[in-house]
Amino acid sequence: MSLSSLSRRHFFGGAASIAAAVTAPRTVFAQAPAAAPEPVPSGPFRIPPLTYPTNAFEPHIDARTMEIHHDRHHGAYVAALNSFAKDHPQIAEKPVLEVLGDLEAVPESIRTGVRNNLGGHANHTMFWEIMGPHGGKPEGEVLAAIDRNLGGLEKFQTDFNAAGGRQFGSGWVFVTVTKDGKLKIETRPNQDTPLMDGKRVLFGNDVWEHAYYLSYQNRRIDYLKAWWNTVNWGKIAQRYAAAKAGTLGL
Ligand code: MN3
Repeated sequence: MSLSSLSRRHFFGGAASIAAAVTAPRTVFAQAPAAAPEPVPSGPFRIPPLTYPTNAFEPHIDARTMEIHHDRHHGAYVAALNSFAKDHPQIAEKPVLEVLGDLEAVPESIRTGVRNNLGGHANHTMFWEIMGPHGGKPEGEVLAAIDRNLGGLEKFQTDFNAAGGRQFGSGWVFVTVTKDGKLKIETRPNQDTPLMDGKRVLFGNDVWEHAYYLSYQNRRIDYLKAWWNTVNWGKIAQRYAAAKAGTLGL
């Protein structure tokens, strides 16, 4: 086959394709499925971007669950906060820890909304941060605190899973940390957080069905067990040091 016949064939093929596209009835395009528009929250509150790909935790957490959870669920909390901030800009001006630590100071008309959505924003910001691929194992001071306060790693993980499994309906299971480094397992319903009681959260797991339902359906306990494969213990060690220094944030 000569070069010129190849070129000519490509030329005619290309021209035919263009002609087909130009003369194609409009209905062909109209029938193409339109992508659902993503909510674009605008305002002072932002969703923190993930520092790992959404498929980083497969098979323990599937990519689709990560996408929906981060972009849509967390996105909805952020969008709600931005709508509150339009009329009540003070909720964005004060530090999140301060607002959550004193919900009585929030205007009553938005108090429940701030509790749910700022709680959700804080919980998920922590959640994305303390997960990561190749998360290693607890060691050093964190492991010593787990041994001292929580009966050792195996008992701690069993107790944490059981507490998450017992949380009726939606909520979270946390490990709180005091300024002198003492650890405790605590649960909260909905998007409540120990931050609302002036405590600090070392880390926690989301036991809302949206965190696991696509892969695990009603098997929450299987999700709780598998979730340990996604935990970034290096990040938790940093948070533990920050808690003892009095600088731990969300
Ligand atoms: Mn969630």
